[in-house]
Amino acid sequence: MISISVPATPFAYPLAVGRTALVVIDMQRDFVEPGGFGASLGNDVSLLHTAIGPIAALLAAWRARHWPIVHTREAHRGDLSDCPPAKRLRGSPTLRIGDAGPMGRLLIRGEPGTSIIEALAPHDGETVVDKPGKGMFWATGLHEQLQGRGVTHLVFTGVTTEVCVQTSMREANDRGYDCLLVEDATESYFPEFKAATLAMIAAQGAIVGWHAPSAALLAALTPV
Ligand code: C5J
Repeated sequence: MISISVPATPFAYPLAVGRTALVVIDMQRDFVEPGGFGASLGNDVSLLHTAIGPIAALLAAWRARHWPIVHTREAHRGDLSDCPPAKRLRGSPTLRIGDAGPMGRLLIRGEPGTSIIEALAPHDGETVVDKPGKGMFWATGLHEQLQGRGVTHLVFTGVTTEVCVQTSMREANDRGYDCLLVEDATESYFPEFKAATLAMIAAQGAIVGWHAPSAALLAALTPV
């Protein structure tokens, strides 16, 4: 396996060439645009927008190298059979998962709100996963797909840092993937939660994984 050493915290990340998938978590309208699930919970969605440019740059780098790309969407079946009542009953009492909002039914597959934002729209051949949980491996079959493609390393981007991104990264770590979280390609509605997540994943000798800015990652890649 050929690997590239990426300057990272707490030490260099060994990116496996061709075996490292770029993961873009939940860059869907429901979290990033007004009128969606994120806004229904009282959040300022504009706080997430700074991640869009760095994610686009990473997507371009992965596409140029024909390396694997995974996009996720937090989305439930229309009949809510994959949405536990305990999940649905939390959040805004006036606009719950499955209720009709300005962008269609909230967090429901196929509704306008669950589509990935235009700037980061998946290309043909890229994996798109609808996940009913916060983590990308729960009830998705994604681990088997990645194993089938020989993926051993995951580079994480997307929103929100401490919820779906961190949950997915922890699930991935437990399944044996080496994981890097890209600092400026992830965002939270709560800057302090983002900072805490970065600190805790890399603590104790990269107990969950590494983090690095996108510039360090992009600079380390061999030109194509
Ligand atoms: C949340 C997510 N925050 N994609 N989902 O509920 O992080």
